Amino acid sequence: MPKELNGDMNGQGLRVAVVVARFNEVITRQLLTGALETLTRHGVRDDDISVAWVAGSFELPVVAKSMAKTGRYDSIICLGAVIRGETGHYEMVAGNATSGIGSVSLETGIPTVFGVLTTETMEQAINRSGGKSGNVGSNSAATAIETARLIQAINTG
Ligand code: INI
Repeated sequence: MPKELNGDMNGQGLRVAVVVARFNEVITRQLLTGALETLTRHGVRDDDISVAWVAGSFELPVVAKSMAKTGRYDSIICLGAVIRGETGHYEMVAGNATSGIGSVSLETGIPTVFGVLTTETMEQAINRSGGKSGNVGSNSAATAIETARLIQAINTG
């Protein structure tokens, strides 16, 4: 029987950093609310959560990397909203956030979750930040817990 490794959803004792972009704050605040509710629901203590605000999604990777390098967090959640209709440089901002956040994860070994909405319209962003299509912030928090716990399970054999 193969040994199966899983990350459970017990957040007790996990230390989590949330990096959130101020650009499109009407959306990103909802993502943050969803993330914090989910962390709390799964047992992550308030004292074990740090929230850092950055100017925009472009800045998420560098701040996430600084937080990861402290060694004080088991998981990092990056939250932002890049809306094509609102920007001429959608591809650059979204592309930097995507590849940068992926690099932080791989370079530091601290799971760094991509909770950046990339949408065509503000309406789609509203739908996915607590509207009719759920909340990407909540999903990201669940992913952060599961991945951190899976890495713990791998490390403890
Ligand atoms: N930042 C976002 O998070 N979302 C956007 O849609 C956006 N637009 O539209 O440009 C955006 N721009 C700011 C960018 O992230 C940086 O903060 C800025 O370029 C300074 O580096």
